[in-house]
Amino acid sequence: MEHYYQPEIECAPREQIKALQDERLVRQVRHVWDNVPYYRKKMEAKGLTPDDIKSSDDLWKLPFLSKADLREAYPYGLMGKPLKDCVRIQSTSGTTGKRVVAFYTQHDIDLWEDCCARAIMAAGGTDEDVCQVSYGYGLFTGGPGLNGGSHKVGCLTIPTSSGNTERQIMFIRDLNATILCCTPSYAAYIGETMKEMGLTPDEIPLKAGIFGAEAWSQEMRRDIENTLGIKAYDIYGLTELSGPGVSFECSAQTGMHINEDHFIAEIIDPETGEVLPEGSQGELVFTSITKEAFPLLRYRTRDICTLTREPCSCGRTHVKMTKPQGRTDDMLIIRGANVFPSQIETVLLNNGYPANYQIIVDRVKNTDTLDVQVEMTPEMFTDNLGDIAERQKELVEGLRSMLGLTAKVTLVAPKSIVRSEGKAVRVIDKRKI
Ligand code: DLL
Repeated sequence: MEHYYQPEIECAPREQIKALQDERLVRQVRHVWDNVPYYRKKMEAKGLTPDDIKSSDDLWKLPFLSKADLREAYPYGLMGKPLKDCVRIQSTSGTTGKRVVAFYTQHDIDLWEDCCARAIMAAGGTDEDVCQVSYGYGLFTGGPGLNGGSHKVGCLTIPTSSGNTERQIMFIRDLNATILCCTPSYAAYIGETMKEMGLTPDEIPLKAGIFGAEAWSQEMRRDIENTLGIKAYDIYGLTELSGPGVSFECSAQTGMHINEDHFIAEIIDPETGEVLPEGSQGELVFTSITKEAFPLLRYRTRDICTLTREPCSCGRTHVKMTKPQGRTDDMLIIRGANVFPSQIETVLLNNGYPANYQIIVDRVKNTDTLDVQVEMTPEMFTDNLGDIAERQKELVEGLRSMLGLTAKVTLVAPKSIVRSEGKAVRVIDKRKI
């Protein structure tokens, strides 16, 4: 049976959603114009006033916001409410340049937690469940977001945060956790540790997992489902728009429903900025129509995906996005070919390898090199060099047919690639260093 947190809105007729978006967008543009001088200037530069935006059909007229704008306006330049009305900040991990700092009023937090509650119920959660939140707590949005959503559903919430994997497993077993929330790479690590402890999936009470914050392939999903004996659901979001719960998977698992009463989604051509028709692959752009403190209009996520409005068997009517196929800034250009780390992962997992790998890109004598280091499973592990060479050759072939270029593959011993408790670092691009 499908569970909903707010069925009246999650399953509302399309016309009703459109009408709600129209009304909220008009109000939000006015709010931004009145309170965010940074964006008002951008509108003025395009000769726009709030009167030009009469419905969501006029959205395309508005200027984009990008990560560069967020950096320029750091820390207070995009706030829509005075600081005294804000109750929280969250922030991205920001490996390059300044971190993004997002502000929330109590109202913003409330709506964000509603979105996370929808995701938990879509994964089958109810107030009977015990939900272990093993995303990091703190500036990262994963822990606080799912924690709030879990409370709203009425689950017994175990706020373990990430790390201390054996203790995670102890809590899961002793307190009968039925839902696990963490990054997919941490879920895989928890599964691997359970296996080492001699535990089989039926000795683990978990039934569902809500995994996101980083790219993960369908193959990785199957692996996690098998080791933990659960159904694994995807959840997507970004700090700039609140955090997890911008979209989430339902029982159909054919894409993630975007919470369209809070966010309007568009797909654009990342080169030209032109809005693309439904079904095209391109960069995802979001307009938040309910956020007060950090109201971003037409924010370019850099995530590449496709939208579909085909009816969904779960009964929800909100648009679905595919798993992000990559990021415009994640895409590696190697000897002129476009390569997404997710393509490499698919080849590895399809050939029976675990999702423990590292991609090292370098430039030697003006030529790009692609080196993929892959862990063998304990069962594969051998010191027979002939066998290893044979296996490496197989992977080189697999990668060639997927990517159209030759990579160097190095098989390494089990457990030699560092495990991640949060987002995994898969790519080292030495060309930029
Ligand atoms: O990762 C929010 C989050 C927390 C989502 C927990 C899901 C679960 P940021 O740290 O700001 O926020 O990173 C946002 O992570 O633009 C995507 O590139 C990537 N991302 C998030 N969810 C997914 C997903 C959180 N399900 C960036 N699949 C986004 C692929 C994802 N990529």
